[in-house]
Amino acid sequence: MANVTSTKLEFGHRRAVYVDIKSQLGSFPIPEETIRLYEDYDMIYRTLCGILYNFAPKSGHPGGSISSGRLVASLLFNTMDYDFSDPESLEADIISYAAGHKAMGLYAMWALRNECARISQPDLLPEDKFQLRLEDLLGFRRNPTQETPLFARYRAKALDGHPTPTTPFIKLSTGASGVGVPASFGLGLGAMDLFGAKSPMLHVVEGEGGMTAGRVSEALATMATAQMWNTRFHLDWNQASIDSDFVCRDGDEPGDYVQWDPSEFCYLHDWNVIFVENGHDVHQVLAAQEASKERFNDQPTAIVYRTVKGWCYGIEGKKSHGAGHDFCANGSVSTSRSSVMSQPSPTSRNPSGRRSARSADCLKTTGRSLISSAASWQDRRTAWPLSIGRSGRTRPTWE
Ligand SMILES: Cc1ncc(C[n+]2csc(CCOP(=O)(O)OP(=O)(O)O)c2C)c(N)n1
Ligand SMILES: [Mg+2]
Repeated sequence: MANVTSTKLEFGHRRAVYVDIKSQLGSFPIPEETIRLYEDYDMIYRTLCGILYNFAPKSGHPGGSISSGRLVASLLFNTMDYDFSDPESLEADIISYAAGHKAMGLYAMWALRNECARISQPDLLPEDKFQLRLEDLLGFRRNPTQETPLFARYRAKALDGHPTPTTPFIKLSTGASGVGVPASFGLGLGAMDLFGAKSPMLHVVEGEGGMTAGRVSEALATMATAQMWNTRFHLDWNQASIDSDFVCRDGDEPGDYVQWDPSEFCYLHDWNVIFVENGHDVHQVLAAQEASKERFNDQPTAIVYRTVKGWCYGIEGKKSHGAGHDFCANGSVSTSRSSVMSQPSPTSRNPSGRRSARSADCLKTTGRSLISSAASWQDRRTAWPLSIGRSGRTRPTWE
């Protein structure tokens, strides 16, 4: 540029605010025991995802299901206000997986939650048809005509490859990229229309790849302009899609799909943004969701969690999108021996300068761990942070 001087273009005035939760952690002291329980729960959840991949067999999306585990567990056990016994309740907070391909995760999470309730507070359970039981996971990617003996013996529910309202707590079908976000936001508009100032909250789960479709931009603009304060957009930013490990621009590195990062994109549209530098750090995740309960203003709020696709699964990034380990294969057994504690932050850079989608071997997800952890739940009944109730708002478990 010989004859012109460039200047920096800043965002103009926004009503929205931006918060980096890492700088606010001191305001959210969370007991170690609570954090450990969420970590144990996530280990079992990841194991279930690994097993489900082999049920169909070798079908489903382990990578994005696993990377969203901690943010969804925190939603279900701490943040959302709903009646576990009444999945049909209109007053309840809503969760919608715009990222419909994470269905394997959704089913594993719902079944695990059901199991927690069965072990610790069975009177919470609604009638069978409203439960998603562990046994129902036998129906993953099956249809009702399935004739295998266990499917028949346990009367397993057929669970579609993408979520549908036949699954308890699910309000709409999702799957095609770009469709889930606007359709899910419609649930927020409906809730606001029906309940006004007393609207339940809408929680939408999406990945950065799913955000790149044009209609997502229109939907974000609409929600901010209409000041839909009841909406929370949970972004599992693992930076990997089906065919790229560098979807968005990240720092100085251009993206393969788009040149924004999810925080900028949401803030551009006048959404409040809470950035979670490590979406696998339970403290950061719980703190961010706790902070999001405050109504900063009338704008909707996005929580952007930096994660690793296939975290602790032994296969990472785009390779874990729709592929995984064979059942009991060498890869799965060897990676299961290392510890989750060696996991670096998702934002740490690799030598090439690009943020790494790789990590140390850290899989701790063996069937043996699953069984022993499940058994130890029995002893932990009183300590388990299961704050789902029959009515009333869920309370932070560290209060
Ligand atoms: C219209 C459309 N095109 C292609 C696909 C195939 N597809 C499934 S998931 C996905 C990308 C998902 O990436 P991301 O949103 O980042 O999810 P995550 O990394 O969390 O799995 C694509 C392209 C689709 N579901 N819909
Ligand atoms: Mg992704």
